[in-house]
Amino acid sequence: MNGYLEALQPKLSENGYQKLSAIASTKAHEFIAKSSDLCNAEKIFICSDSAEDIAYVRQQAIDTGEENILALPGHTVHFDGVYDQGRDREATKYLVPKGVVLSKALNQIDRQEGLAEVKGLLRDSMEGRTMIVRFISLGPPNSIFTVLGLQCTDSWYVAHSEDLLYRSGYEVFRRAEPNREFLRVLHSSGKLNENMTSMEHEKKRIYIDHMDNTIYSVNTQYAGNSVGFKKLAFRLAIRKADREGWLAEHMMIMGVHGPGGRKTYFSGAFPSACGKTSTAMLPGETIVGDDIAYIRDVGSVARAVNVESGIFGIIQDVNPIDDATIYEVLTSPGEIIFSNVLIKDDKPYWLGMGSELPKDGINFSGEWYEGKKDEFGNGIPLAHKNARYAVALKALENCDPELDNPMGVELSAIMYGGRDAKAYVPVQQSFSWEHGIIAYGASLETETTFATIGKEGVPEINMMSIQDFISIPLGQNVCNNLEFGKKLKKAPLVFGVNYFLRDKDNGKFLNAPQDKHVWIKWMELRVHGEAGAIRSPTGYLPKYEDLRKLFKRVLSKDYAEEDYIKQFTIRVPENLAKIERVQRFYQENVSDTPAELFEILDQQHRRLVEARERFGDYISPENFEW
Ligand code: SPV
Ligand code: MN
Repeated sequence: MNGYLEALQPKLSENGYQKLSAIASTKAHEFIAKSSDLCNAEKIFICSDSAEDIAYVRQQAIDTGEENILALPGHTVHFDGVYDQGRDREATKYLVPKGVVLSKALNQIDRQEGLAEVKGLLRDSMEGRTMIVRFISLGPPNSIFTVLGLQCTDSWYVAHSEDLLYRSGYEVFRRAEPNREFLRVLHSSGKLNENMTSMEHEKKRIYIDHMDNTIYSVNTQYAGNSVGFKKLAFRLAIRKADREGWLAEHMMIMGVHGPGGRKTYFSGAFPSACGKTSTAMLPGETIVGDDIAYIRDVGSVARAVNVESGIFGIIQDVNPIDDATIYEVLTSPGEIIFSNVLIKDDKPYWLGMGSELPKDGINFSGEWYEGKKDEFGNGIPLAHKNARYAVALKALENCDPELDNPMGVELSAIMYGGRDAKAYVPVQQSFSWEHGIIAYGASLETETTFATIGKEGVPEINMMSIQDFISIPLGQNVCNNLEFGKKLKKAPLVFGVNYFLRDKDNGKFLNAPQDKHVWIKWMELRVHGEAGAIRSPTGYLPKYEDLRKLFKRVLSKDYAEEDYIKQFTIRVPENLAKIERVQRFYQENVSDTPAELFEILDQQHRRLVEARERFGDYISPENFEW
């Protein structure tokens, strides 16, 4: 018995003590003991992932009032506070030791100062409460991809969510070498009000200490800030991947089904609320993951795993037409935690669900009625736009059978997609790995959305969709991506997609959400050399005839040539302006940008200018068919 175990014993049940003693890692004992001391927890519950322990966590989430039972079996609802409805960029900071410089695009604070502040806020925060300890395996257990995680939290909702979203890790910890590395998360909801939501939102802090592989999160419950293995541990994983030569990415993974029953795996990076989850779960395809992927070079082939085993998905515009697969799951019995939806008669309602919505109920603002306004006189919507559901992937009928393959799946293509109203065409293929990484990945632009707290619709660069999570120098990340593909025997094809292109004249979206399914099927044909393409200045474009056939086959839709031309017209001024924005961003913010980035952007610039000389500002794709 070590000193930490001894110190913990009085707060543990006999059984809890046995469970913890079975783990050999003194570092794990130390983290639990120090967390419990700092937060002054009354008791400690060690979750071993047994059916009994999981059932207890679930029941406690209900008994404490953090979740409430809904009408369908297995459904519960959780509310976050009014100021706690999304990831909080301002409150999330990297702790930077003296003498270390982190890109100025990243929110940061001096490490000593930050530790003193956040520990001050955590001190005694669990008085009279139980601290729950959860062990997690990020990625399938017992694989080269596995990263271990340990979370201490005083929220049963957080512990319950982790059960739906992550693979259990207690057994992995139990069998691990005593010195095995693991990521640590300490979370406390802080003071709770009568609705069981964090009260002191102005004291919300989420600090990332990569020196110690530890995350501190306090005065928040929104899962993106509190479930440490989502975006918080992701930041630590990016650093680990950088050290060890693999990639940790904000990517979905899916199996795309092609002719003759073949299946081809794609991954895709999209900023939050830009279509990543709904792409991953397209009906007729199979889903491996919707949010975070670890990618490794295994025998010169890119292989990927889903870090998670569940979905914390946005529940806005989820309806039987746009998201049939998940709509079915969300309206059937089974274990689901809804958050920040509207509840009426124990049933959940959300924006854009495709059926009639009640005029009153309970939502994140308390009792809600149509026309209700907030303290600033703004209307409060029926449900928050960033309302979410947590569900295990296994609940989806199209969950891919390779989900837990310890070797991951072989990636044949990678796509990057942002929220770009003006420039990029709906789908295009890069000329090479390097061109794709730079012109689509590193140039990914988007508008801010409701998934983070703050103003919506502000355009910004979101490099490879990890701008909010990047924890290494930005240029280094670009280099890591370039190098990763260069070393592969056959690098995945790289595609750029844009679901948000608008008509130049009337501002309307040029595509329906379902059209993405056609783009995916086209990419699949490209991977297998079964569709032609047109070489444009920004990438290879699909041919009208191929898309026409796919629209018919996939969506039973007639695809008019004039729509094709509108969607795939190369808009030279908008594309030049985009390149200039990207160049400026890297020149001003990223001192370690590799020269290759500027070269590839310059080449694209040149191709656009040359094309303009021949064909003018707006170039129909037909012009490039020479
Ligand atoms: C995202 O916002 O990218 C999410 C949800 O996937 S969160 O957990 O908030 O990161
Ligand atoms: Mn995400």
